[in-house]
Amino acid sequence: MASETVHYRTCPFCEATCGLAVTVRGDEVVSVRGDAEDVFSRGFLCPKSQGLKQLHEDPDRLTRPLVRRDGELREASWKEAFAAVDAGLRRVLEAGGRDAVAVYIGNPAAHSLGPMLYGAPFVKALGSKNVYSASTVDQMPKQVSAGLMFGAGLSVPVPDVDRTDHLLILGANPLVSNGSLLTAPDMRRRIRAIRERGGKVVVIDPRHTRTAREASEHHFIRPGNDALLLFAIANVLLAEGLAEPGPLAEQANDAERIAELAAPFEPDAVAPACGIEAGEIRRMARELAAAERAAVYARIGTTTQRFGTLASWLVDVLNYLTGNLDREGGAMFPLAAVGQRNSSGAGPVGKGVRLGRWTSRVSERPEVFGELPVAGLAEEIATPGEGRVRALVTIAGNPLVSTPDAAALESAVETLEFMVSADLYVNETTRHADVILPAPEPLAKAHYDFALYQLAVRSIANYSPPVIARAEDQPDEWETMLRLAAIAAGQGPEAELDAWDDLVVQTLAAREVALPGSRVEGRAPEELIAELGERRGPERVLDLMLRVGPFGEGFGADPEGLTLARVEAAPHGIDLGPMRPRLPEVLRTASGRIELAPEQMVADLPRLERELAGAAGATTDNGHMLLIGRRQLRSNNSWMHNLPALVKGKDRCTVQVHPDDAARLGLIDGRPARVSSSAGELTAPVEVTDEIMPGVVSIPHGWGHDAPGVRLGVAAEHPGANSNLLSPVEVDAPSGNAVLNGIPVEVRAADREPAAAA
Ligand SMILES: Nc1nc2c(c(=O)[nH]1)N[C@H]1C(S)=C(S)[C@@H](COP(=O)(O)OP(=O)(O)OC[C@H]3O[C@@H](n4cnc5c(=O)[nH]c(N)nc54)[C@H](O)[C@@H]3O)O[C@H]1N2
Ligand SMILES: Nc1nc2c(c(=O)[nH]1)N[C@H]1C(S)=C(S)[C@@H](COP(=O)(O)OP(=O)(O)OC[C@H]3O[C@@H](n4cnc5c(=O)[nH]c(N)nc54)[C@H](O)[C@@H]3O)O[C@H]1N2
Ligand code: SF4
Ligand SMILES: [Mo]
Repeated sequence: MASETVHYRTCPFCEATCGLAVTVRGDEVVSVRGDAEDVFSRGFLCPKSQGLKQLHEDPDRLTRPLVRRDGELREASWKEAFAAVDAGLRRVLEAGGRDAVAVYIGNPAAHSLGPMLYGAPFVKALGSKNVYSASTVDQMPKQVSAGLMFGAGLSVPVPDVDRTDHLLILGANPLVSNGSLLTAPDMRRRIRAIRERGGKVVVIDPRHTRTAREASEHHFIRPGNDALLLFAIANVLLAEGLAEPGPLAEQANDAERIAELAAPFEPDAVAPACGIEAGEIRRMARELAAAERAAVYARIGTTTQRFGTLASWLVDVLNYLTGNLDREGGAMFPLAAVGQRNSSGAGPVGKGVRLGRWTSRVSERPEVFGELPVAGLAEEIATPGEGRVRALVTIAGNPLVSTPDAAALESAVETLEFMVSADLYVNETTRHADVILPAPEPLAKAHYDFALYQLAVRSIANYSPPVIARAEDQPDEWETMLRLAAIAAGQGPEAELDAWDDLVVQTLAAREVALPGSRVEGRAPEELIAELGERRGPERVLDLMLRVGPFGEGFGADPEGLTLARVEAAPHGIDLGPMRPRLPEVLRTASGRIELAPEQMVADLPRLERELAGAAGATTDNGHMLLIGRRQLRSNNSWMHNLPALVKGKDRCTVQVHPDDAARLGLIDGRPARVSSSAGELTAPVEVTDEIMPGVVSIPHGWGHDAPGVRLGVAAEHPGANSNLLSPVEVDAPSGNAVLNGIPVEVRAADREPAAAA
């Protein structure tokens, strides 16, 4: 019998990057535990970690490609599958041009080296403007505000939770989500520690969440009104002479405009819309200002809403006004060991960000960071005319569940001429594909949390080699990406991939040596690549990036610095310390200064002012109940419901309503409710709870697994309903991000006549 071995690796399932100890015997995954020696997570883990074992064991997980024949998805060889992709894409490209093929990249791609490092060559080779991702149903507003203020889309200030005395949290539930745009495993411990050292934690959320329970104080807010609240806090700081940006003032443009912009948003004016008393808003502002070290942190409840970019901007305006931006215990800029735009080359003067370089065909929505808003994908497929999307490539995404107006997208996708999905399952989206290219399970891939370490409260480097062999013949995910690139470039299904891999590393090396201020400025790229030796694939790219990064050995510059070999030799990770002040060098704006009042933000203010003017009419009448989502500890967006450990117990896809609303609307706990919006309707069981604000309704996203043709045996037994049937196509204009929270809905008992429920 094979002996047991223990492998230490970073969990790929969320942003917390926990270190796990995975025990393996032969082909069997014996156990997954927290790695007590992990330098960052120190043994912490959550239930989703068990997904590593359960995914390994899941009989529904694909290991061989599927190709549609006679209407049926059937197993095929890799060679046949890529030939089918080549034929399908070629046909559509020849008939409709580059824009006829759309790409959608989903969330797990951000945690996987293949798509992270090799997705770009595919997108580039394809040359379509129809590039979409889960970013426009997620954090795009924050990327836009950070890009405009600080010059790079990932220059997102992260709350220094381990050193702050006062944390104001809006629209985030890190005790369940484990943190987002905030990589910090074990948020319960970190939040408790704030209170234990005498600090304060304030949560603003239409639900009394787990995080709210750990906080010193919680306020319900009517969904969608965070920008108003944040502006009112700024208004108080400025009116009462509490704004003290200190030395930051010398680095910022347009500081004087903030007072003028905030003037209309007095606490008394915003209180009715927010549902928070003016006196409470004033107290919140004074306490924020009085705290020695404070940070404002906001997440998905504030980005997937109508005023997502304004709210994201105002968070950092407050961090600035209180002097907490870039200060220990405030909101700081992380320094990652690899891949960070704002640490490559030299700041503070940079190119800034340019948005809206092109627009979508049908609704003319502006491009953001190279992509278009996914809320517009359905109309790009459905609307005839030149440039119409006729083929779709999905990579680690489930847009038919995750993106708005799900029914419309489904109808559109059914009309496509060709579709290919790189995925693990036949699910709600991939069941429509003509070819499915299965990615290896996470344990069979190398891992380095490239993206999320750029948002971490400590600088961490941690590499995990594969633990389990891939299925026979199965290419690694990066090889599949390059294969798609070669096909998109017209080289056919059997091109030589080594040349593509070389091109990826050469491009990166060439960019690095050409960067003024780079540690290898002016060197010969071939010389650097030669030093990387025998490695190929993501490891070679990582090694290059680590070496040229801020902690790297710099190809001879610092013999003590990082290389991949050094990181590999530290299976529990390398801790390079807490965040440190980085202004002004972190900036990449054209002015070399913080842009406090970017034009795009000012231009969006009339919309917010109109909201304020209409606020007196705020109503919670049925039909104007406001729908929000919620995350659950044992879910990961839409795709881990086929793992028995994560779905056992009571069905969780319920419609939460406040007892007062339940009484008013005749809704009974456990009985079905019909929820309808301008986009559609669904039925799900009622859960009556005073955790939710009166007038608000919550349904978790990521459910609805009962579609025909889905091959998810376990999930189909707990299907739930797809909450995005209710999300209309509505976007936050500056970012194109979908509005997924604060949707007006009507709720009725589904098991009785409407008259009886009125
Ligand atoms: N109403 C509402 N909608 C939401 C949200 C919300 O809060 N409310 N949240 C939004 C957010 S924040 C996000 S990030 C999106 C997520 O949106 P998506 O990324 O579209 O959806 P996921 O559910 O993450 O689906 C991931 C897909 O990747 C596959 N997969 C998993 N691992 C791998 C892998 O390693 N390789 C490959 N190739 N495939 C893999 C899974 O089988 C699944 O099909 O949903 C958004 N939608
Ligand atoms: N267990 C688990 N963990 C996850 C995920 C998962 O699906 N399950 N998904 C991962 C992903 S992709 C992401 S992006 C992160 C997201 O991480 P978080 O942003 O922490 O996500 P949520 O837990 O959805 O918390 C959002 C909160 O916003 C509140 N909210 C809704 N509307 C409003 C509003 O208008 N204003 C305010 N102030 N609050 C509002 C909701 O009630 C909710 O409590 O989580 C990640 N981690
Ligand atoms: S918190 Fe996130 S990274 Fe940590 S074990 Fe859970 S899913 Fe994995
Ligand atoms: Mo997300």
